[in-house]
Amino acid sequence: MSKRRVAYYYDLGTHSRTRTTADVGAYTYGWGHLMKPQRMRMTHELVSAYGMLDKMHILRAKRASAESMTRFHTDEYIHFLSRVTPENFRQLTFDGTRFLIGDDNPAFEGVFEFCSISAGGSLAAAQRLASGATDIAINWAGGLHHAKKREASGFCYINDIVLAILELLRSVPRVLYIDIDCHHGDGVEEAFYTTDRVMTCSFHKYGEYFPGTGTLDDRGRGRGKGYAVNVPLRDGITDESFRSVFEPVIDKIMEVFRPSAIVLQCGADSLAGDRLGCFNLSMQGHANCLQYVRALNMPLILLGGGGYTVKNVARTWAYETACALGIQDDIDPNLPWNEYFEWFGPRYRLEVPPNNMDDMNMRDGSLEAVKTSVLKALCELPH
Ligand code: ZLV
Ligand code: CA
Ligand code: ZN
Repeated sequence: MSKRRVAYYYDLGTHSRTRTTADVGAYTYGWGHLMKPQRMRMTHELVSAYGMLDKMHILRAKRASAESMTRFHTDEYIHFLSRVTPENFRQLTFDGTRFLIGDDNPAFEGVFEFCSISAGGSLAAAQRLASGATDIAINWAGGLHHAKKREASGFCYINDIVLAILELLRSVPRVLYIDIDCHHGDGVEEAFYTTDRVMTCSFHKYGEYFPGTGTLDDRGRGRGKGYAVNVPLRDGITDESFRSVFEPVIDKIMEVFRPSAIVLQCGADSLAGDRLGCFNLSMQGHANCLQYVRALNMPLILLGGGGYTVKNVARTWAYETACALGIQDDIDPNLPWNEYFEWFGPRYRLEVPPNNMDDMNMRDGSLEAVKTSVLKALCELPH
């Protein structure tokens, strides 16, 4: 089956008599911050310029309410987040607990609205998938995997992924979460660390790198023992190396866990040339993960995440939207004209080429050792 029903969530903002809000791409974390929501607008422009909007259901999700966020986060944190502004941040923080820590997570203008768009998209995606109305649901504004129950972390305030998985668990027995962002998916792992109904599997750079968690030996606790899977990697991983560990690990997970739905976090900071990441994946190598997972023929949610070289994020998520639709072979490698055309020079092509950095994973058999260890642990699960 190559064609799937795809639901694509994008928030264009609201324009009513009483209230106007910006589209999701208009929010900014502040001058100089690496996280740029504008990449969602650029992705959407490319998706639109390629004529993909006619091929899927384009939906604007209801904004997530404060109450729906408390299915995972604490009331105190959500109360704080719904009130904080750049102006009152110092006062609120001084009066209460510190919820936003350090410069990673600024109290930017509209931060709560931004979070409710991101989380609203992932919640709606989960609901639509669970209802059977779609095969694949996409929310590039989601995937904010570091957010914790009672605090923001690593540019993430609300964990839309945890909220979406909790929503899926209302109607399905088991959910598989796969995370190909260059950083460890710690917030999602922590949320489901003690349950066997969610398997979390993160591929990430490990070693002197944020957030510092996700070793081979972190495998879950109690009933959840064995249901957290970590694949710690070194700098410079190539398409070929990544594939050589991704595919066998996913195969084994499918065999031993038999999920009823899959959530794939497509963080784009694992691409070559990312401003924060340190991997060497091409657009094709990154998209191969999606294509591999899509071919498993399970209800699937695709989410965004990191990605700091914005033109490459837009290229990749637009291409991955085409992969979701199964039309990637019909896509013109020369970019169509669009609002951001000049950003894509000098080649103006739909590509993210790898570079010539060393693949440290190929030194002293480290990748092979990681793969063997992960597969061995999975084989030990009851199945
Ligand atoms: O892509 O930061 O290393 C999903 C995601 O996974 C840190 N943060 C924290 C821990 C203490 N530090 C440093 C705080 C510095 C704040 C400013 C930067 C400023 C300029 C350039 C780079 C950074 C930076 N911050 C690089 N790495 C960090 C990480 C957070 C990474 C989040 C990844 C998020 C969306
Ligand atoms: Ca990851
Ligand atoms: Zn990341």
